[in-house]
Amino acid sequence: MSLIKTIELPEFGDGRGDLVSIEECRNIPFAIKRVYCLYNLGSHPRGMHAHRNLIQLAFCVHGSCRFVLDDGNKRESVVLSRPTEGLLIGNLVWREMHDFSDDCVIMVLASEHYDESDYIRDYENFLEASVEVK
Ligand code: T46
Repeated sequence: MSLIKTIELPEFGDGRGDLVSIEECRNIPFAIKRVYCLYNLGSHPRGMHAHRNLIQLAFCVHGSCRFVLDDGNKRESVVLSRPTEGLLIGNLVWREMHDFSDDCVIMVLASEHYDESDYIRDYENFLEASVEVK
C-alpha cells in the first residue's frame, strides 16, 4: 500500500477567482487543533523527523515542494503544487520536505497542539519506535 495518501478538497471557482473549503471531520478525517504555515523557504530541507501521536494534512497553497514519507520500510515522494490537494501524514512516519519553489507557501493542519516531546528527530530512534508498534 502506498504511503502517499492525498485528499482532494472541493474548489469553488467563478469569474472572481477560486475558493477552497476545509471542514474538520467532514472533508478531512480529524479535528483541527493547530494550523501553521511555512514560507520564505530556501534550499535547506525541512522536516527530518517523525511524530509519535499526530495526524497532519499538508497543502502547498502557493508554489510547489516535494514531500518524502518513510515508514521505516519504504520511502515515497510526492510533489505538492495545488491548494486543493492535501497530503495526509500519520503517526510514526518520517517526513522530509525538499525542492521548495521560490514562492512556496505550505499550510499544515494538525490534530494536536504543539508538543516538542512528540517529535522523534533521530532516524535510528524512529526506526526503533516504528519496529515496536509493528
Ligand atoms: C511537520 C512538518 C511538516 C512551534 O513552536 N510551534 C509549531 O506549531 C511548530 C510546527 C513549530 N514550532 C517551532 C519549533 C521549532 O523551534 O518552530 C520551529 C521550527 O519547527 P520544525 O523545525 O519542527 O519545523 P519543520 O518545518 O522541520 O517541521 C514542521 C513541523 O514541526 C512538523 O510537525 O510535520 O513541518
